[in-house]
Amino acid sequence: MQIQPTDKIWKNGKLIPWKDATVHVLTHGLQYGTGAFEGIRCYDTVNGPAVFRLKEHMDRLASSAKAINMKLPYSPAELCEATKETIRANKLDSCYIRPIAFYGVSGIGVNPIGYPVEVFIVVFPMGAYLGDEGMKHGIRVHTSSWHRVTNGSVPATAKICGDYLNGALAVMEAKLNGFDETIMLNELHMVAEGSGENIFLVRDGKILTPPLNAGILPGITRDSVMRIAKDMGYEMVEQNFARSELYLAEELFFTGTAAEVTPIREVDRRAVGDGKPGPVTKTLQAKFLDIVRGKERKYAKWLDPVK
Ligand code: PPE
Repeated sequence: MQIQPTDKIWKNGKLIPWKDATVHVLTHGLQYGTGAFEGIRCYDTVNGPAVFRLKEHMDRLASSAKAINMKLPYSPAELCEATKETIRANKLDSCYIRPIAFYGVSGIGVNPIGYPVEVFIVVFPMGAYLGDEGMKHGIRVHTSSWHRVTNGSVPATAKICGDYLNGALAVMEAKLNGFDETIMLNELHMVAEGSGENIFLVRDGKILTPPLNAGILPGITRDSVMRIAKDMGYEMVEQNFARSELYLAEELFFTGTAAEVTPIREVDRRAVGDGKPGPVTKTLQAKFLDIVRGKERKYAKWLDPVK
């Protein structure tokens, strides 16, 4: 996905020009993937620009940092303020927000303890991650031959830079085979998630999503959609399911900050339901898109005004 550059990037407490936001080649986070990051969206709501669940995202950044023994030089509250300042400085009404914290340059060697920690916040416009067509008609996915990183090898619930090699391999395989996205299984052959999305399955009037110990990122959109579904009276269960259960699904959809709620219309060349986004997916997608645009007062606490 192409990025349209903006004016300013926040670096360690200061706004600097976009083109100056570079790093040294010996950055530990680049050499070994020792960083943590977030993906957040700011929406142009009925009450002006507002960031969706900003605090929860910055809290997750802090817990991802903790998982790799990294002490963030800024509190989540300071990073929330810095995010809003950066959006204002770039005069954006809606955007994607990419905070990243990583071990910087000191020496060489795998151990980063004692290395400086660098923090950047980048904001830029973003449309539908899996395309407008995908949002409307659903996407085509396959099951990856790469398993999701396991709980025994990395902190699988943290959003760590190095872990994304796993997702990159899986999504490249999907794209090279003509699919839009990938579904990864975990070490127990249960469904985990996509390369940048959590997954939901609808069957017999119930909505299922894998539990946090399935080797998934605790998605903030996942949490939002689970709460919305329960509030709407759906039976919502965190439960493992196998690859073959994907083929029994009446509906499947992905959730994520970038992907929002994206229907899946085909899995492993088999139609999901009748091959069109189903009623539960469409209802939850519409509700979610109304909520993020500030049209539902009940969920106003999820929106943090930028101005
Ligand atoms: N699983 C993974 C592996 C993941 O990367 C994301 C976010 C999610 C689930 C959904 O989490 P949440 O955004 O909190 O609902 N993926 C980001 C996109 C990755 C990319 O850089 O591209 C995102 O949606 O911002």
